[in-house]
Parts: sequence; C-alpha cells; structure tokens
Amino acid sequence: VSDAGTRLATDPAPLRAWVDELGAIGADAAGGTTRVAWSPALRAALDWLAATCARLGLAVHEDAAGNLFARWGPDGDDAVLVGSHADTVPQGGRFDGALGVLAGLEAVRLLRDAGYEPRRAIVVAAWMDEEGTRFKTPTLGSRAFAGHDLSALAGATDADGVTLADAMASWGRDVARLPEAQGVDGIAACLELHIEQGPVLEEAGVELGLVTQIAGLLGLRATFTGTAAHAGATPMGRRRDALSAAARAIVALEDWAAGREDVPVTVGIVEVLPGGFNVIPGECRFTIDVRAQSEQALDAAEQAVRAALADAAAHGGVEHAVQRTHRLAPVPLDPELTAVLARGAAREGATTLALASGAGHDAMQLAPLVPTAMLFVPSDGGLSHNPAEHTSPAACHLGARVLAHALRELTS
Ligand code: HGY
Ligand code: MN
Ligand code: MN
Repeated sequence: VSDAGTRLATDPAPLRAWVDELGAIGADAAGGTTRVAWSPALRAALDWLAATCARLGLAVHEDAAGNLFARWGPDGDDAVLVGSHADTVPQGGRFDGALGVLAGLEAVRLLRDAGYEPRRAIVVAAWMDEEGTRFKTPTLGSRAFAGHDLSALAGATDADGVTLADAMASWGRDVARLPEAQGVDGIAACLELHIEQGPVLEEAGVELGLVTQIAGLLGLRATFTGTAAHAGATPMGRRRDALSAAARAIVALEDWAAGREDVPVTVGIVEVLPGGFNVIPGECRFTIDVRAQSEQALDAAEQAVRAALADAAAHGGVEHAVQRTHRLAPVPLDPELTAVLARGAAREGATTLALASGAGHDAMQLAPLVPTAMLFVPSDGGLSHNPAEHTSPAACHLGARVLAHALRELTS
C-alpha cells in the first residue's frame, strides 16, 4: 500500500488495458508485435499515444526526429522526463519499450487523480527507433535529442533499399533537420522504467531492479566471399563455400563467449547468396552483436571476434570483410536519482536489487548529459524480444507507482 503522503490508486487494470491496446497496434501473424522505425504501424502507435496523452490533458508534440513528448506542468527548462521507446524488434513483445512509456503515463495519471500538481513539468517521452532494427540506427531518436550529429546516417538503407531519408520523408520529416530535435537542455533529470529482459529478478524473487549501469554495445557486419559453384559436380576439396566458412566462424564466436561471464555475442541476421538449394554459397553476410560492461571488455571482444572470423575464412579459403556498424560505450547511471527510485520502492514496501543492464536503452544517451536512472520490472521466464514476453499486471503497476513517487519527489 502506498504511504499516506500521496494515496495512489493500486488497480493495475487501466495500465494493462493500455499495454494490450498499444500491443495490438502492429500485431503480426506470428502473434507478436512489429513496429519498426518510420513504419505505418509505428505511426499508428504514436497516433494512439498522442490521443491517449491528450485525453489526460497533457500537451503533446512530436519533434524533428519522430520522438513524441507529452508535457504536464509549467514551462521551463528543468522538466523531469520519464519514458522509453514505442518501436519494437520484428515479432517482438508488448512490453519492451512500450511499458516504459505507458508506466510513465500511468504515473502521471495516478498523480493527477491524487490531486497532485507538479512545481516543474513532467514530460512523458516515446523515443523513436531505439531498436535500430530497420536501418541499424539504435537509439536514433534519443541520440538526436541528445544533440548527436547523425548526418552520416541519412544514406542508411533497409532490407528493401529504402533510405532513412526517404523513410523519414514518408512521415513528413527531413533527415537534414534532425539537429532541430536537440532538446536535452530542457530537462533536469531522466527516468526510464523497462522490463529486465533477462532472468535475474525472477530468479532472485525480487520485485524491482535498480539499474547501476547499462552495458556497452558493439555492432559488426561480416561478409564472407567464396565462389558460387555447382552443388553436385564440385568435389568437396574444390569448394570455396562462403556459408560453411561463416558457420565455422559463428560457432567459434559462441564457443569464445560461452567461456566468459558477461560478454554475450549474438549473430542475429544471416544472408546467404545466391540462395539456391543446388548452388554452393558464394557469399554470406551476417551481423554480430556484442555486449560488455567495460570498454576494455568490448575492445577485447572485438579483437577476439575479428580473429575468429579471419581464422574461419582462411580455413575455408574464402575472403572476408568486417565493418563496425555501431558502438555505444557502457554507461553508469546516477546514484542520487537511483536513490529517489529506491525511496519510491520503499514507500511501496517493494523488494529491490541493484543490477547492471545487459540490454541497451535510450537512457544511455541521456545519462552522460543529465542525471538518469532506470527501474526494472521482472520478465517472466527472463524472456524478451519474443511474442511471449510478459510481466504481470501487478508488477507493471508497482513499477508505475514507484515512478509516481519518484516524480512527486522530483517535482514538488
Ligand atoms: O538491443 C538492445 O539491447 C535493446 O533491446 N535495443
Ligand atoms: Mn529491445
Ligand atoms: Mn527496449
């Protein structure tokens, strides 16, 4: 039960209804949710979000980068921002990102219904393209808000050859005007609630996670080039098979990472060309995703990955090339702001655990510039980036109430 200071409603149903309504936008045939950047599904989601925020009496606007903001309270450049992303991975779940936006909105609703008036504004945010799925541009919206120069991304193309510039133009946005999305000067603090996306809280039997830091991300794209040839007439000893060499590399990467605690390595996309059942693959392209909690570990991982690719290519007698697509440094979060979340959790009598985030988040773009803290709620079975992703209504609402306590402390 919440403390007498601010009696917050505890009914989890309205928030769960929002999660289900938003999760249905972009629902795909596999039972998941697909809302990639600049897609019609994401446009529909932001329209739903804008209408929902407007019904709560918030002032809604979208910036040049497609970020959506809903503001409650007075003007000023000391707003407290709370939010996450509305885009998803392909065939993703209904909670990754979306819950962070909706829990922020629920926190505002709870405070308004309790008769609270903030002395400085609370801004609920839905960041554009946190996942980077379509153009390999993770955290594009929050990077634009943080004032990063993103001009190099304009020519990025998706799997259908559509450029980022054209995709943005389909939303009435000009990629050259991304710098106008710089807005971090207008906020004094940033909070993000997110599902943990791993098994730690559930296995520890703890209700909430207080995030100490966010893992660094390294994205690589590898191309193995052999010789397309006849599957039946080419003796095994005469082949330059790009796929079998890549497969050897991929298994070597898994073996390398399996021997280490917290440097997960993932190959998520593999393209085989020309892609005939009776043609020895002449080319194989694949992505490599590396996470680590320190720059040194990221550097060591990149070296090991490059060495494993070179060995496998040499073994298969094929050429190879490796290109870095992105690298985000590990980011520590703000201890004082995290203590505000901890006090909110204490008001709810919730158990908490301090933990590092293996997943990347928009918070990592804000943390170097303004005090930033993250609150995790458990993921059932530690599962995420999967249609079966789930967190109980009670756990979601507990997180929203803790956000509400923190927002009240920060804006009273
Ligand atoms: O990849 C990540 O860590 C996040 O889900 N974008
Ligand atoms: Mn995600
Ligand atoms: Mn996410």
